[in-house]
Amino acid sequence: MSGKKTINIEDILNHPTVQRVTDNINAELMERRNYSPPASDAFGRKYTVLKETGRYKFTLDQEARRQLPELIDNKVQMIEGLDKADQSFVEQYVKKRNIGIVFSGGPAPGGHNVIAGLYDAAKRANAESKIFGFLVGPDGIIENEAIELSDGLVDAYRNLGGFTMIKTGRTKIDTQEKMKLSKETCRKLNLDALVIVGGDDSNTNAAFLAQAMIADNVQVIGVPKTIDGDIQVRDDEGHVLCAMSFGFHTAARAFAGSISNLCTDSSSDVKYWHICKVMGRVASHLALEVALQTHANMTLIGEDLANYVDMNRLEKAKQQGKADYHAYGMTLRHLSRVICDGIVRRAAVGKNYGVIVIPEGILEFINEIQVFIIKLNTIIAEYNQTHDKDFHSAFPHLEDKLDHLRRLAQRSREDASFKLWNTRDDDLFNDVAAFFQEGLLMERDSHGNFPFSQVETEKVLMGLVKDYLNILKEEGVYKIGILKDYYRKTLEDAGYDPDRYGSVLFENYGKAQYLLVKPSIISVKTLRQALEKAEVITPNEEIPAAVEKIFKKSVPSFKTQIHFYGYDGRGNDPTRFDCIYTYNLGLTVFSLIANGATGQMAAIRNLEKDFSEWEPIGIPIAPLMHLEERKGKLALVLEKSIVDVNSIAFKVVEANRDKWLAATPSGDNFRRPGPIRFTGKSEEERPITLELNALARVEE
Ligand code: FBP
Repeated sequence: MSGKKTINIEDILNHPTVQRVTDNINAELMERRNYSPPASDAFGRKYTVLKETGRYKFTLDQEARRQLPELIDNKVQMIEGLDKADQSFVEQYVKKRNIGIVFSGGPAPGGHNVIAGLYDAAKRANAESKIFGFLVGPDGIIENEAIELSDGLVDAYRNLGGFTMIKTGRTKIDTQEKMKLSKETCRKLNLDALVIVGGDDSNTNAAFLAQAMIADNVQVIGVPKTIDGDIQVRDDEGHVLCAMSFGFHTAARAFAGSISNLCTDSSSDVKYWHICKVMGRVASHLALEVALQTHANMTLIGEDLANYVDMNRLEKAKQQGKADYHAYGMTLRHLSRVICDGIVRRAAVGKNYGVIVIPEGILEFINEIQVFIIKLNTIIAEYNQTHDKDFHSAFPHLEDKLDHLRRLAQRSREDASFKLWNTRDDDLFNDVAAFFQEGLLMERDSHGNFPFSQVETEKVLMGLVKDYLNILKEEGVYKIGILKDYYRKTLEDAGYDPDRYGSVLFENYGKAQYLLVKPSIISVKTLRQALEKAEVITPNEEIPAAVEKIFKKSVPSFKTQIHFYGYDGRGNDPTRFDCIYTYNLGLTVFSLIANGATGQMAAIRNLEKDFSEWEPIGIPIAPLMHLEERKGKLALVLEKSIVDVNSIAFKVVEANRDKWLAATPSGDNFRRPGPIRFTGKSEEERPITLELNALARVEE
């Protein structure tokens, strides 16, 4: 008889332990839901009031004045607490309001807390006020798809990641028809205010909506959201008004946690190079923060590559009395050489493994690719504007698209004034691998953004790296250094004199801890030739097995593992920093609304300081606008903030490049940021980039 009980699955499923461990609700979730982020001092008072300040100056764009006449003179507003106020202020502040909120663009951890902050403040001012959540992004406004938020719904998502409560989408309200429908929705819901939680493009859209809805008495407020960290606002004198969008800290910590684990793994099994592409669109802020958090061996920063000047080329051209315009900016080929250099240097000290971080938008900073991206953006946008069918439906397959490009090249040959796509562009594009051509031709989003996340940048780059490493291997340059003591032991154990073979085998024998096989020895055949020439073996003699073993150990094989860090980090539950930041942004939004503001973006100043010093403010969006080429046309937009190569954060990473590459006999210099914990001491308080860059803060 077997001693085992018969299992009745019904009983098992009803067992309290099974019920507990398989429940969706766990202790971590409850802890998050029950956490109340502290509110800034001003919000502890009964009311808040806006104090306009002219302290911050912006250079105003004339086109922005023309298109946003009623918003362009908006000022920065400081939010202050108030315990008592006169009757008319109180009536206005606590009046029953209907407020709509929408998420726009990619999810960013903390979004639910923006809603929670707004909801709590609005209900506290007047329990009858209603908050509507538009579903699945701006389409929800256009199509009037909204839900009224309740205590239960808001409480279920407090301090939780994602935008699950009302979802998000990337539609832009950019036509008269969409604007008309949006206005109708606001009228139907009797909205007093509309809140747009989004990135630079969505906040741009918020300003246009604000202008268009002034006559309808609908206030529009923006909130700076994006994991990319590319919404940063400074005034003309460099005063920081918004140092960082929400979600950046969490995403960076999530990416850093995973990449740090790869650093640990690769330095344990010492056989892989891990290639980590990280999100961030054009800007490399996330890659920079990951570098600071993990000290990965190599981190490429797109903005740094654009600044590159090839001094050797310049010098050579100077000697020939010529100018070399190709010396400016890095090419894909050159970049692959830089990566190979790091790989070869580490291999020389026995480290044929490591971790490389590549920002997803790096191609934007590579000369030849940037030209393609810009030209193709324009071609696609122009096609969409002038034809009934959009570019991608008209040319569904790669071959159709390439045919269209060929026709454009033909046109340039017939009409000298047509410069958009010429024969040279076409020839160069035809040299690009098909998968990469497809990537570069992919559908742009409604804001005209290039879909970096879908392009296999790392595949393109690592293809070139692998090719060049093979050349370096054949040239005998890419070799794995052999530890001196290991060499001695191996030969002595086999009964050979290490010194007799050492000077024949290695180029630095007796001079270094890691021995490098001579470049001329690249195969067993060339090894034999070298040994015979030095007369340590005769033509009839076998190569000693121990010597051959050492040689074989010096021959590298380059093995990679490719990873993409993006959607995972974007869906992470927010760090405590992002929980508090976003809750206070929500409270700020309500203050701006209750005080009649419109066309303003909610923000918190002093994020790098202790929480008690945080200052909620409203930033006028219109004065931040400038003209940029979008979809082949000049458009008013908020400027994307990319990594400043003169910033302290970048300088620190740059100064540590060699240290973190660790191409020395001693160990690696990895840093373990640890997991994101909602409570407890081990969590990073705030982004390292934020702390470092604040050291250069312009004092007021
Ligand atoms: P937002 O700019 O909308 O915040 O999106 C950020 C982001 O995560 C980028 O880093 C990334 O390129 C993009 O979204 C990917 O999203 P999608 O798959 O929708 O293009």
